Amino acid sequence: MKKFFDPQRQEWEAILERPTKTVEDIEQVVEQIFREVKAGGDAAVKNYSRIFDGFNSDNFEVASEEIANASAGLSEELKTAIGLAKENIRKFHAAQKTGRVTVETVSGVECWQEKRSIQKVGLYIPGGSAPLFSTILMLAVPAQIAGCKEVILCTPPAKDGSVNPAILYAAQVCGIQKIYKVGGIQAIAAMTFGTESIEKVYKIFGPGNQYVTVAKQLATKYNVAIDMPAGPSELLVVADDTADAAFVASDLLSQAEHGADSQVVLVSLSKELLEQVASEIEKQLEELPRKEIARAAIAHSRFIYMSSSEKALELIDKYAPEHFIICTSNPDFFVDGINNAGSVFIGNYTPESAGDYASGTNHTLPTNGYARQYSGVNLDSFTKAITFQKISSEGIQTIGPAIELMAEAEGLQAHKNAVALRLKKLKTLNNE
Ligand code: HSO
Ligand code: ZN
Repeated sequence: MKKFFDPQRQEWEAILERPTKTVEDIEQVVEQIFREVKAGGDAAVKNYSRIFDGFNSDNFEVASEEIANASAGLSEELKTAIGLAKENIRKFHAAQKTGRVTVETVSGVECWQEKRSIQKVGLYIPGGSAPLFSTILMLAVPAQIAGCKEVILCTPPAKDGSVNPAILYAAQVCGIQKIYKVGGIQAIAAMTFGTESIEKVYKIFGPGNQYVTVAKQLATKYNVAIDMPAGPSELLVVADDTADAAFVASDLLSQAEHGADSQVVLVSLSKELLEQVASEIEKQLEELPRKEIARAAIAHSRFIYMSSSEKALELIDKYAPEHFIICTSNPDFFVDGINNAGSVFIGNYTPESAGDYASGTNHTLPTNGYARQYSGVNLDSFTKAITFQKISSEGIQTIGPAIELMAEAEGLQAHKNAVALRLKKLKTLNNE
């Protein structure tokens, strides 16, 4: 870890810098695969599944017996835990529903706005060393509440064509209609263009490696929306003497074990606590099965001592962390003052893991500084707002002259005529 003690403002940017990846060579591969999947459909998907996943089959769809077997293979305790998490996520996201907003802006001009679901959505869940089935709950539960008509899921299979049973179980309990054993770029391309067996979708959600991230970005060029631009996961903890060093270390390590590129930052208002957390990390690290990954992330973590809460907040806001944990005696100062963060965790008994799994909030959050302008996934991510208006003859007479003048000033005569014809008609009717 790198330690800094009350760094000057001009040093902050360099200290908080995130790694920038060059994606040019990846882009060429992604574009090539997109072209092939667009032209060749299932055959191209099959070819790349064989090359990248060692899976050679014409049939990508997971059969219902596979799903039934997956459920039988999970412990009752795990299923109950998944049930609890799902219920909390459901409660929190269902509460985000917003009804129709209606305003009569002037007499006879009625305007309203209503949310309607995105009809077809595709979820992507990576495989790899830690298949994150919890992400299915975070995406499929709000999709279901929003009323998305079609929800499909792509996930890479093992060489023998198997998919992690917890992924299949979570997908099933969330009511996902179709699960495809397709991963990586070819999965994103298939959901972008549609193939003989995989339906085209309107929006793609979910995490992935660099290839998937670049593929999702390319999908947006074909009118497919994506949840958000993704980068390595991040956690920033602000702590003072009231924090428990072991708890703080465990939180930092929980983020570190995600990947060697995880971004881990401690902002400490106490020099003593900073050193205690550093030594706790060494202790706890040794016991972790994923210690090599966590150690690599901790190696580039930043431990920053700040002499005042005001300066600490300014620095944190500038960084815009994906996850922000507050373990200080003055949590409200940070809660009220923060402008840029994906999700905030308050107090010694609120680990990031709670939000990762079961408290109810969503764990799909903006990274890489995007917390400055993006929200995490929420119910609205699966809807769009439609506006409606209904204008009476009285209403058009009130706002019509303003429209005519503005259209004229913009040089748009047809726009003006659309109002003028109606006003003229109303005038003759009124004179009859
Ligand atoms: N912290 C991850 C989400 C996750 N953690 C899933 C465990 N499982 C990114 O926010
Ligand atoms: Zn996590």
